[in-house]
Amino acid sequence: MDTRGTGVCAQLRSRHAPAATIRATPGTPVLGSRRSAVRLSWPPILYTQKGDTDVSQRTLVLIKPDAVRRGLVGEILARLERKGLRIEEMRLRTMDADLADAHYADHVEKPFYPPLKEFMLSGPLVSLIVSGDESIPVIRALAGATDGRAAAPGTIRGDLSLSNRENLIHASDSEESAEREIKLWFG
Ligand code: FUP
Repeated sequence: MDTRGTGVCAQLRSRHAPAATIRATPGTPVLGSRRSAVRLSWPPILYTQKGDTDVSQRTLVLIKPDAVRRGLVGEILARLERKGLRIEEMRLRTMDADLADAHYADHVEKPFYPPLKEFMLSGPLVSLIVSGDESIPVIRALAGATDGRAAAPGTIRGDLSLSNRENLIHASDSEESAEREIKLWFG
């Protein structure tokens, strides 16, 4: 009798390299025997959208303290997820003054910066790394114009904010900013 079986596990075992070359990290689900372990992606990718150009970008998103206070974190995450974007990292944290100055390096000299800083330090926010096809311009479009009063209906700010400061979401505006901001927030 052939003991290798014919199910999915057996097919995976036969298609992958032996366990000696594949190391499972602790806590990662592993399929197969010790001799032929196959590492699964975790969390499982149930659905990802492939864009036309397939220019996958990673970007930094902040769901700001006003959104946390107003109970809008789920609403904003849902809009990103429904678009087909992928949440790679997510943390709830309170910004400190040094991080605020570094994050808003382009704005620290501007008159609106002191109240902006006070607002950004006023409570916990959610920082995220989000990826997807052209995610940088896509999330900027989902966020809408800076001033919630002027932002187009259908956008996060246009639907949910009435403010030029308390505008719920930050999203990196270029590949260079995304790289810099991801390093600042996630090291
Ligand atoms: P955005 O790229 O749309 O997030 O906006 P900016 O980079 O121009 O500004 C960064 C943040 O500064 C805004 F999200 C809100 C704040 N801001 C003010 O508080 N007052 C202003 O006049 C302009 C911006």
